[in-house]
Amino acid sequence: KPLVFSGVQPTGNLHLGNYLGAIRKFVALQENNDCIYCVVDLHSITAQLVHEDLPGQIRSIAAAFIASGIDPEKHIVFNQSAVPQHAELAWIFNCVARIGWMNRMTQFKDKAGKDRENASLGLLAYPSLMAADILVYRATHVPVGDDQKQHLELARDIAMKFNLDFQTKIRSAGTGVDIVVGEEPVHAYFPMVEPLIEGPAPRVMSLRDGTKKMSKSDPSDLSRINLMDDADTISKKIRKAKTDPDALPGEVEGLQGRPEAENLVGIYAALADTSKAKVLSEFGGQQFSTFKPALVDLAVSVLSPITGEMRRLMEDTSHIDAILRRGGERARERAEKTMAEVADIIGFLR
Ligand code: AQP
Repeated sequence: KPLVFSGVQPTGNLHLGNYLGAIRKFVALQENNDCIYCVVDLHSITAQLVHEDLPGQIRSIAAAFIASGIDPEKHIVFNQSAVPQHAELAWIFNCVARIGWMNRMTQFKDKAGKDRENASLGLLAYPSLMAADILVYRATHVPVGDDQKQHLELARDIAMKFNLDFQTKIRSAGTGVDIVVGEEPVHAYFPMVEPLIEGPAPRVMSLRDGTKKMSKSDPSDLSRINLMDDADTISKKIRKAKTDPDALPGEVEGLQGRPEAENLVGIYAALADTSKAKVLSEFGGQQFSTFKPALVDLAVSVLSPITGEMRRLMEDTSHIDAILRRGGERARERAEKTMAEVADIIGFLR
């Protein structure tokens, strides 16, 4: 079975972008894959070191996973800091990756802002830790939102450079496989990861500005739908969402140049598990005054059972804590095996 890995940072309230770009895909992938889903707490201290309630945030992401339908018995759910091998492999990848690669990352530029010299070293090295998260399990498929595409390309570059730098040693250790990348045959220890980004809403945009990503850090709460929002709040936010004065088009091409319309149609399609074309075949020619109430009903019907279950799980956290503990043990077993092999390839004595 293909091995899937992905993570979510415990940095605030989850929103519809996190759900549609990531968690909903995590749930769907369980059927035919071996999945590892991680609350990436080590990542959460890169932009902001001190969090008011980090344990609560970690538990609430795990609760969102479980409430959305992830099965922690069949798959693995854990928090990153419980498996020290993530940080250990990240250190090695810090020595594989080049500073120039990191400096080019748009997320680093966005989050560091103008005062780049004052950003944490961890924020610069973020993609190296992300590559380690995935490759410490030698996972091959990574469901993420479109904003993470560049980081996954970097994970491939890191894996490739490691494989090329240690070709002879990987061969003599007997732990690699022959793969072909482009035209080039490589004896690889680390696989080339594939991002899973497709779907009708790979990048959910702000409800206030269709050119900006829906994000936890947007100062306007009206810009996003939070997973913990109640039905009235969801309804208010969708009713207030920015739109243009035209009716919905009958065809997808008609959404071009209408970012807010495209965003709402994409959200509808993703929530209904269908395509934008199908949504437009139903709503084409209708005004937003008709479409928005239908979107409210759909969003509430999908999200409210998840919100209710998350609330229930957070009432007594012992269940979530037990899931994370057990998941951490299972993940650590796998990660230890990789790190023993990596140490052998590099030449560290154990
Ligand atoms: N707007 C989005 N549309 C689609 N997918 C998204 N993701 C995030 N925003 C969108 C995906 O959610 C997963 C977890 O993301 P994260 O934990 O790294 O959180 P984030 O990207 O830092 O979330 P925000 O809201 O964007 O936070 P800030 O405001 O801090 O930048 C990832 O798979 C991500 O692609």
